[in-house]
Amino acid sequence: KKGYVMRKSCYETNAKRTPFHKRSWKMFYCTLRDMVLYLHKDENGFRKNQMGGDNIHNAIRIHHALATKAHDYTKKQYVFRLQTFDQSEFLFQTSDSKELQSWIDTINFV
Ligand code: I3P
Repeated sequence: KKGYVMRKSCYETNAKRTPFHKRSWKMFYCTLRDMVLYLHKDENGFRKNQMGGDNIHNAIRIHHALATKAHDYTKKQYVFRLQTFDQSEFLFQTSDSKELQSWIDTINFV
């Protein structure tokens, strides 16, 4: 699965609260492959990576991770929470309810 999402980091590894200067929402082109969620700057960055380019991207391991609808987060719509095995936590905003469910199912059932 691939697509544009907005991401906010809430907790870093070991449930350490993400510092203020790193908490803002950012847009990424997100791809899921081999139990890793890759966050590219844009589709171009994704293509470069596929060709073995050394483009910088974030990667989140989703083995033993859990994605759930973020009902408690009311500032934005179509948001899910991703909690990882190493206790980091992210919010992801998708474009609509179908995309929201699709990302959640893809992450939880790969
Ligand atoms: C953050 C930014 C985020 C906000 C976050 C701020 O500040 O405004 O949008 O999260 O609040 O710290 P900055 O732009 O200076 O990085 P919300 O959109 O969820 O409010 P937070 O610290 O309460 O997470």
